[in-house]
Amino acid sequence: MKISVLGLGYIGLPTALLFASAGHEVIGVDVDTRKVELLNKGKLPFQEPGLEGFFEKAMPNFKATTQVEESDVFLIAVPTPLDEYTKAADLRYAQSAAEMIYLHLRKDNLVILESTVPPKTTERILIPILEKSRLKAGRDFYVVHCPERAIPGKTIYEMVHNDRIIGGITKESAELAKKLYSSFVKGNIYITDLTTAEFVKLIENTYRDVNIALVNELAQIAEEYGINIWNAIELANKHPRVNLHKPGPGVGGHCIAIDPWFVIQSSSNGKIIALARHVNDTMPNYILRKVREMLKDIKYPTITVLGVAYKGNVDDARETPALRFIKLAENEGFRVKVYDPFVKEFEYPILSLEEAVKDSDCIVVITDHEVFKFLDPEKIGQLMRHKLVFDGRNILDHKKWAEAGFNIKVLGNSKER
Ligand code: SAJ
Repeated sequence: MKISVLGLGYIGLPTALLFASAGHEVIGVDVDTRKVELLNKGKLPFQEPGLEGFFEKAMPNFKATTQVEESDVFLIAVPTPLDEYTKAADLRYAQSAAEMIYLHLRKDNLVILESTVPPKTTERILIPILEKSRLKAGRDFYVVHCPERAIPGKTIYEMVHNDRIIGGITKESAELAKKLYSSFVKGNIYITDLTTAEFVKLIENTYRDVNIALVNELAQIAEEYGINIWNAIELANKHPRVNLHKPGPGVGGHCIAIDPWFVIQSSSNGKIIALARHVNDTMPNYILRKVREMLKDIKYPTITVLGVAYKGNVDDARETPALRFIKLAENEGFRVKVYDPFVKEFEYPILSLEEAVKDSDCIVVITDHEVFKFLDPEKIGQLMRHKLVFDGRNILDHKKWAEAGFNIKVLGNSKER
C-alpha cells in the first residue's frame, strides 16, 4: 500500500515509520520544512525511546515532503488543540489536512483520522470536505477513525502492543483499516462506528482526569483530618475493585487536560467532568498556599521548582502544571528558580541543580522524575538559605532529607518530618 501520513509529530511520525518498517511505501507530509529536511537527511526531529532503532529499517520505504500526492491510504495525525477561549476543539489543522487530501482522492482510497476529535467530527466536518472530490464517503471511498492511544515515553511499544479501536463509516471501511493496522499492531483490534470510536478515545482520558481529580480532592481532605493520603490510598487499593490514582500538582500533557472538554463542548451535561477539570487546574494554587504557609516568616523568599515536565521521566513540558505554579508564585512576589534534568525548552531558564538551589529557601517538587529519589540532600542543604521542602509528588526519600536537616511537607500528608 502507498500510505500518506499527514502530520509528522509525536504520533504521526512513529506511525509512519511503523508502517514503513512493515513494508508499506510511506509518504510523510508536514508543513514544517525544517522537519521534512531533517527527516530526509535521516535525522529525527525529537527523541522518543525506541524510535531511532527502527528509523533505519524504515528509511528505504519512507520519504518526507510538504506536498500531498496520490496514495491508496491517507492518514491524518495532526494536532487538535483546545481553544482556550471557547473550551472547544480547534479543528483548523484537521480541516486543512482534509482540504489537501480531497484534491488527490480517488475511488477506493481509505482515509484514516487518528487525531483526537469531539464526537461527530469525522461525520460532520471531515467527510463533507473529502466529498468535495465528488466521491461519496462509504460508497466510493472508505473512512475510519482510529484514535491513537500510545503514552509519551512508551509510544513505540504501546503503538505495537496496545489494543486499538477502529470506527468505520461502514463495516467494510473498518475491516480494511483493521487489515492495514494488523501489519504492525500486535494487540487486539476492535471494530465499531465512527462516533463511538471518537467517544471511546475521549472517555479513556476523561476517566483518568476525573479519577486524578478525585484523589487530588481526597488529598486535601486527608490533610484536614491529619492523615496521610498516600497510606490511605495504598490500603484502599487492596480492595479488588478499587484503583485510586495518585495526587499531584495537577494534570498536564496534550491529552488528559484537554479531551474532557471535547466530551462536553456540545453537550448540556458534564458537571462532574467540568468540576474535575477545575479541581486539577487549581492544584498549583493549592500547592502554592501550602508553600506560602511554610515560608510565612521568611522575607523575599526564593523557591526552587524541581521538575517542569508534565509528568515523570519525560522531556515534555506541554500544558505542565509547573508553569501555572511558577506564574502564580511570581505574582505573589516569590523569586523562582527552575531545575529539570530532561526538559530543554521552557518559558523560564532551566538552571543546573547547584544554581537552582543556591540561596533558595524552599524546594518544591512538581514532577515525579525517578532521578529525584537519588538526590543528595546533604549537598543541596549546604547551598540553600533555608532547608525547606514541599514534595508535591511524594517522590523524595523523606528519611534521608529529614536526616540532612530538612523540614519536609508532603502533598496530602499534614504530618511534618
Ligand atoms: N497524573 C497524576 N496522577 C496519576 C496519573 C497521572 O497526577 O495518578 C498526571 C501526570 O503527572 C500528568 C497527567 O496526569 O501530568 C497525565 O499523564 P498520564 O501519564 O496519565 O497520561 P498522558 O497524558 O501522558 O497520556 C494519556 C494516556 N491515556 C490514558 O492513560 C487513558 C495515553 O494512553 C493516551 O494515548 C494519551 O493520553 C493521548 O494521547 O490521549
